[in-house]
Amino acid sequence: MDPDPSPARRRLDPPLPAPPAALRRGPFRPGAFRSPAHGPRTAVVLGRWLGAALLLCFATGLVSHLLQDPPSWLAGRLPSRPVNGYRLSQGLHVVAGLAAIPLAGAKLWTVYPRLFAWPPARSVLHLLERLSIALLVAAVLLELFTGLLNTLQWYPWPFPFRQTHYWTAWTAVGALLVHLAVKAPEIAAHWRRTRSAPLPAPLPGRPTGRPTERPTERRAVLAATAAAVGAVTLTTAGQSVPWLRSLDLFAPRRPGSGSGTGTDSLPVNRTAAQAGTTAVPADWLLAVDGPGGYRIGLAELRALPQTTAVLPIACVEGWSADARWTGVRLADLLRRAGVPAGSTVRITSLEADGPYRVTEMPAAYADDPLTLLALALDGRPLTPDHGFPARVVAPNRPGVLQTKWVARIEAV
Ligand SMILES: Nc1nc2c(c(=O)[nH]1)N[C@H]1C(S)=C(S)[C@@H](COP(=O)(O)O)O[C@H]1N2
Ligand SMILES: [Mo]
Repeated sequence: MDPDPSPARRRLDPPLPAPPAALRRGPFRPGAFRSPAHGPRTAVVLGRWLGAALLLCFATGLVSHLLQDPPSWLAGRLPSRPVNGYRLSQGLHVVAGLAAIPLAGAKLWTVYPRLFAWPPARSVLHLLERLSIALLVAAVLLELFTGLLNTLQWYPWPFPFRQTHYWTAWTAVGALLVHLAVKAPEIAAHWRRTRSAPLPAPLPGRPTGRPTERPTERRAVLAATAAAVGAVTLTTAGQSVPWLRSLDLFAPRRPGSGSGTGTDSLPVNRTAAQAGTTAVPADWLLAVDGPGGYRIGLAELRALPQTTAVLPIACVEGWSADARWTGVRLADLLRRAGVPAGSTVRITSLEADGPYRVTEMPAAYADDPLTLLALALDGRPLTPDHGFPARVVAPNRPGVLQTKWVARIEAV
């Protein structure tokens, strides 16, 4: 692995006893893994890439979690701008998570020979270190697996996705910090070596400067990993990045191509049929509750002053797309019912049940002039799948909170 370990390294990794003779074959054979691609330099470089992707996932995951389910101290401080804030954050979450899959594969391939180190544990501390890595690997793999399947809306497990994904993320980050602390000397040694590597002396009669290195297996592994990350990113990022739409081969949703289950180019997660809202009664009335509460039908809503706004649906499952919405400002409806500005609002769907039937909307969103009770999408009346007769759209909100088939609006 490392031809000339520094004295510090030698102290950390003293020469190991050989495994018992009966075990000394296959991967336990001395010198079974000679490739420099299994060495610490590759591990550190891949670790840096993977760590960056995972930390980006963690930060954007926290944003998503807090926007969807804010603790009470935060709910009143969430901003309704920038309009595309959540879209950007969740797009990065899914892009980084997908990129982390080949990175994690490469990193595990690089370090798997350590599974056959002998003895399995040199000390209690070493045993704890190895257990923390086992926890880290398990948590990261569980995160990547559940996250990937969530983009496919496929939940073949008995546990709730969101809570599991959230708490496993904290587990992974904790184990990652322990791992980084344990590996700090090795990481520092890598940096020292990279920075102080002397330039080889120029050959006589050749131009001076750094000669081109012979490509090593190490660099081949890094290049192949980078290519895999690039390919995964380019063929899936189109689900949230409009100018990559045409390359979007593998993402499950394709906004803009008309391949959603909806009648137009905005994908649909839960259809009207699934929600049981296909047959909205002709005498549907929206209830707006407040000191001067009232009920109002579709024709009257259409007769009120209309606002048009381009706002994205940014689904937590990874896809996002802009659409042009037309409808009545939510704030106008609330003021008409005597609900003062600054009120938190509860929105209830016609849907009989479902996790997104009821939404609480903090005042910053409810009072935003771009927040609409939308009646039309891209200039046409809403279709049942997009929330006919009326749905909510607000800026900088996760898609799950953009309630469709609205029945009631009230202050809480
Ligand atoms: N009542 C209700 N509203 C809902 C949902 C739902 O299941 N029920 N799904 C939400 C989700 S997850 C998303 S991403 C958006 C999708 O909007 P669209 O189907 O118009 O594209 O609607 C949201 N509104
Ligand atoms: Mo969604």
